[in-house]
Amino acid sequence: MLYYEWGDTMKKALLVGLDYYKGQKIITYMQELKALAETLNIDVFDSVTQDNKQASPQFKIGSGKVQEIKALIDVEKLDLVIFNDELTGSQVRNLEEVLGVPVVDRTLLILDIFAKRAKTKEAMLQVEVAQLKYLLPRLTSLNASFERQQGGIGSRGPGEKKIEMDRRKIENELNTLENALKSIVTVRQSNRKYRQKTMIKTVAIVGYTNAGKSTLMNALINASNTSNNETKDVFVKDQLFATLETTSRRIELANTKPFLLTDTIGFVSNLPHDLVEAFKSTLEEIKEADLLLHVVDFSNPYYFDQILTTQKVLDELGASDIETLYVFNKIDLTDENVPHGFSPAVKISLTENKNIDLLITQIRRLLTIDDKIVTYKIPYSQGDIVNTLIEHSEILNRKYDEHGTEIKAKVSKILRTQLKDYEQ
Ligand SMILES: Nc1nc2c(ncn2[C@@H]2O[C@H](COP(=O)(O)OP(=O)(O)OP(=O)(O)O)[C@@H](O)[C@H]2O)c(=O)[nH]1
Ligand SMILES: [Mg+2]
Repeated sequence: MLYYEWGDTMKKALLVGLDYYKGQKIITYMQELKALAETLNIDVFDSVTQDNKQASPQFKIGSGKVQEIKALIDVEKLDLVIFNDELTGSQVRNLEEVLGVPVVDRTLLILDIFAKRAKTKEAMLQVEVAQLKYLLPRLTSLNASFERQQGGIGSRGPGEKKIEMDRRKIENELNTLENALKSIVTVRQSNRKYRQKTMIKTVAIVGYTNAGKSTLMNALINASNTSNNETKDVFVKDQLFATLETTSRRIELANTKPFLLTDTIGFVSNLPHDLVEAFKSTLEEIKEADLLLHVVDFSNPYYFDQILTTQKVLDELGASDIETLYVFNKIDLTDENVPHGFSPAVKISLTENKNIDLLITQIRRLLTIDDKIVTYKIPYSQGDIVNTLIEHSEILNRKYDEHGTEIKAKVSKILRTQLKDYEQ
């Protein structure tokens, strides 16, 4: 479901943003908004910002600015206006009335990008839930705008609004979608339980969109000894939100216990709250990881902001306490030094294969960081426990006597908890 039929022909848009920050930050935001618009095949004509002191509740921006924008739209024959700030339904209606072209905000843009990219059933349902939650409080105003457009005014925008705006229908639809999602989530949770039982560790790749997360996933798949058909590469592309689903692969690196590696959705500043909510079940994988690989596009001039944004979303997910390795990627494009405060960290280039060995060494070290040496005494009747230890820990010594097997091993925290009763 798309809010707009964006179509295949290039639409010309004007970007508008309120400047709350007084400095470089608004420029960053507007550039990012441009990149977001471009992923929907929109041609950005220009971007206009205004001091937030001029803001008005009626139009979000000041009414003088609205007139200025109106003139620009007429002269340049622009098709739509995209706001960096979230708009209320009545602001959209008021703006559309004056400007005569459709007006969307950053949230809606992101939701439509997600809607276009979603491929799995789950991702589609999640996006739809987020879209409907965005629309509900805005229904009345947006309907008014919609009817006016149907009447022919301002209809040279990016096509028809596709959504049927009936509150009851939307509420029912939301219910159905959320139920459908619940059943998908139950299946995933039982998969996860199974994993916990097998005690395989999990590593999640996180980071800002387009940082190179999926490329990293592929690099580790290629470095892995896993020889089954699970090793298929994941999708990599130079665009925002190339990945919209989480993918997991079993990775076996030399001298390391096998672990499960998960590639996740990239983050972006002002990621709509409803979207984070809707994707929470997908992002749960992050929360339960033993290690996070926080991938940073080190060549991006705004990488620092991007790290902070990613940390903020991780915080929201309850994942900020997880052991994290910062992976400063794309060093083929930059000579920067890793800033203070990000440790442990590695600097790598995935496309030029630089320092991948260092990365793997760090992953190996961090995955075993809370391992401890413990001696267990295991009765012969409990052979399965010996097998578990062999599979999931590093055996240092093994002795046998009339009571059972004595095993000295380097053992993970989770396994230590399970085998507490057998400790010597
Ligand atoms: N120059 C350079 N480009 C890289 C490097 N690593 C990845 N890229 C490129 O960066 C782009 C994005 O890579 P992805 O792996 O799709 O990024 P992602 O983080 O998964 O992005 P999303 O899934 O969209 O959030 C691709 O064009 C990659 O080829 C690198 O080390 N150097
Ligand atoms: Mg990706």
